Amino acid sequence: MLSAPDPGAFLGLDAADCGPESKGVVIPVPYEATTTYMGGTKAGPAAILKASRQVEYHDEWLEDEAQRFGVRTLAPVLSKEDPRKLADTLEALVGEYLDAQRFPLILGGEHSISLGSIRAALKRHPDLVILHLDAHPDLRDEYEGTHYGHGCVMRRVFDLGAKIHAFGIRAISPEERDFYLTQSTATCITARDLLPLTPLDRVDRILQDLPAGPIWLSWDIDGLDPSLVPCTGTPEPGGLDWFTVSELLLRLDAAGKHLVGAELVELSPQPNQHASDFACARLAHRMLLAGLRSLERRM
Ligand SMILES: [Mn+2]
Repeated sequence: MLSAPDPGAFLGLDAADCGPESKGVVIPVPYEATTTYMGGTKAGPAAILKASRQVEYHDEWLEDEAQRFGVRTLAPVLSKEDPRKLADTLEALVGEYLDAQRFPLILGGEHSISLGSIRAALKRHPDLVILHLDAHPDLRDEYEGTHYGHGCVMRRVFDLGAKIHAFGIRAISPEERDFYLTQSTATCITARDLLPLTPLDRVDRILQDLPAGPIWLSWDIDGLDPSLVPCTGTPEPGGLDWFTVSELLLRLDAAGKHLVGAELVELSPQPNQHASDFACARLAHRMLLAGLRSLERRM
């Protein structure tokens, strides 16, 4: 049987740009264990890496490129175990790179992979804020018989003590809505809150209540509108537009926010639908670049 070809390094960078001193670290985590609707997220990281070979090095929105920092792509973190076991593995791995003053970008995989990385970041930055892009709050205490699946991940993150600032939310249970209303450290900007605003004003609205402190980007690609990325497990209509997320990454940069790490999850690639893969690769580069520039300012 033929195995899938190695997708290679992020952006197709040459070995000279991927050395151990690279400030950017891309961590593929093709994990899929608790997905409830359409599966396929385990193929997400390889599809993003493959599409990233076609991404222009120069990011025209941030007017800069990640290549100049060096970007190392690690071997995929493979696991078929319980999300809690994977969390232990990722906590140790991500912690190692945070301690070495690197910026980690994790490519999922389903959203349940967030727990370990965020735990690593939170131990080093107790006032960490999760800037959470998603169609779904993922705040259920338990879902389909597990407390650690993709529908519960932000609840577990909240339990760790991280602040959550969610935006793009548009599929929410009454319990999750009450959770946002009653917990001062979990806030939510729904898709409807953003509806009357232009993309630039949407960015202001998202940044307006963002608590001060170090930031972790936990971005589920289904936060974007499915017209941009249809290939995801639960494509909810009415999502964020490209210009808002692009401008948000630029303004986070300009606002001097301290980005600690990022993850992009829930791409579920399908044959002949490469626009989704490419949009994720493009967004992943922009997230990484914003993070690397933030790191550079602190050095
Ligand atoms: Mn989601």
